[in-house]
Amino acid sequence: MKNNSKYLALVTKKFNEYFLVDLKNKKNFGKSERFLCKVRKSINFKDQFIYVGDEVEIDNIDLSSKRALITSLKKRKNLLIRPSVANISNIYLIFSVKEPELNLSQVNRFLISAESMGVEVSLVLTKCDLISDQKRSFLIDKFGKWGYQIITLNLEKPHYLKNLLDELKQKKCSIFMGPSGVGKTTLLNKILPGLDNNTAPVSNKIKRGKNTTRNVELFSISNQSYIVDTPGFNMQPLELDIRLLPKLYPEIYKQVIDKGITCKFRDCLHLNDEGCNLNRSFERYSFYKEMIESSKSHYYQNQED
Ligand SMILES: Nc1nc2c(ncn2[C@@H]2O[C@H](COP(=O)(O)OP(=O)(O)OP(=O)(O)O)[C@@H](O)[C@H]2O)c(=O)[nH]1
Ligand SMILES: [Mg+2]
Ligand SMILES: [Zn+2]
Repeated sequence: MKNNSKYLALVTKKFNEYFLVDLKNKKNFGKSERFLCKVRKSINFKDQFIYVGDEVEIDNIDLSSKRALITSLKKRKNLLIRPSVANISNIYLIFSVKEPELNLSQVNRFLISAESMGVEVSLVLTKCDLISDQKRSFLIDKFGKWGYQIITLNLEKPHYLKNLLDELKQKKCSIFMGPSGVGKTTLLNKILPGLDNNTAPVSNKIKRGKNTTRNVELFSISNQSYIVDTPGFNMQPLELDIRLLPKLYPEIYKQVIDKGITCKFRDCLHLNDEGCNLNRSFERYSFYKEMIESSKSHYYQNQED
């Protein structure tokens, strides 16, 4: 039986030229709400790719084989480049306190990259069963000073999860990002107990994750809330427009917004004493300076183009 009406759907997984999509309005076909699609051949998206998180229109729905064709792509709100995911509302950066070891410079790079997306960013620390309560408090305090109210998790204390779950249900589409082996998929499996996606212990030899998750995939946790699990990776040094950087550090932009700090020069990068009124005695200032230095060459190159 074929149905030739158009329906709005959400891309949940992508492999080669195929897309798995979920109908946005689940009441349309009772239980049949997931379809395997290709893009209609006659459609030219002007070299636009379709990503997980995209809203598309499908037709030519075949209920028996659960196949359909994608006929158009809706305008997207944003697109994360690595990994490629569209229409994200929240980024959850996930790190373990041990196994693999917490690397502050790595956390900083992920934070800056996430902040540059212009969506809400949250920081989650997993495996808190492997450290003392004292160390945990120390980390909560440290990241508080970085401007983040962190969420700490511990497999042995599942009740820690409740607040996070309530929070995620308020968000439209949250993405879990972070290095391999930190427990992103473990967390998702706890949130969706029937799911049972593959997880794996970190390697004894290299003390790193084994890249267990291979694909970006979007999961529904309630009617209007989704979570995207992603393969772990290490964030390489970023090349950003240096004028943007002060806007990506809460320690800096909060001084400007909350305390009304202004410097003599409008585009002050807060590097020199002359006319700079920013309080620079915050922990991440050295990371900030390093980032400006490494982005400078990129910036001046672009100016010459
Ligand atoms: N001790 C402890 N181990 C945990 C915790 N959470 C996850 N793990 C373990 O960490 C290992 C890696 O977990 P995964 O969920 O596969 O990690 P991942 O972030 O999805 O890794 P990739 O898919 O490779 O990116 C597994 O052996 C988990 O059992 C925790 O709270 N405490
Ligand atoms: Mg995983
Ligand atoms: Zn300044």
